[in-house]
Amino acid sequence: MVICTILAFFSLFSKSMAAARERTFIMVKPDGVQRGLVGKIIKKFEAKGFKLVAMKFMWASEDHLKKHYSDLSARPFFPGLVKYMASGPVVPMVWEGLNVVKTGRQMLGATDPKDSAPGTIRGDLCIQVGRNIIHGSDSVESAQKEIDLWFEPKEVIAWRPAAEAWVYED
Ligand code: IDP
Ligand code: MG
Repeated sequence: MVICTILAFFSLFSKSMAAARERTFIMVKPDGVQRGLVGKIIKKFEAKGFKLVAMKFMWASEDHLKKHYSDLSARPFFPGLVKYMASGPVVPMVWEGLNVVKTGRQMLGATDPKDSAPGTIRGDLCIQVGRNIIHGSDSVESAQKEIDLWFEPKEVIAWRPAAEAWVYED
């Protein structure tokens, strides 16, 4: 009985800890970098309580971006999208936390800024769909693919923020 209770406790604990380790791939696009919005965007994710586990500053190649957006390769805007994304440096990041994929998308706002709610990153900071300043994974599966495309495993850092116990109740 005692052992069962202990096991149940640990299984609940590990479930909630596993959920809190969900990861998403977020990237400030070239227009976000050029417009000096990197800090503002990072601040929103930090202030929410999500944990930064990987980040770099790089100028991505068209080949790399074609892989990143391979699902959209048949769309008429694909060539323009690749050119835009390769037009300057970007800031790819991995953020971790409970429901971070879905919440991250909500924080970004709708793809087309004319439909993004005020208060969201796109709703507040940009105007047109072809210059919408930020990328965020749309599912846990695509997040994993994107993280693997942009980061080596050793570039994703496991660490425990001092404030963690004040962000999560268990
Ligand atoms: P998402 O970035 O919100 O996930 P997706 O549909 O995956 O939106 O499209 C990827 C990116 O392609 C968008 O963020 C935007 O930069 C660009 N895009 C999407 N639709 C259009 C369009 O109709 N015209 C120009 N660019 C577009
Ligand atoms: Mg998308």
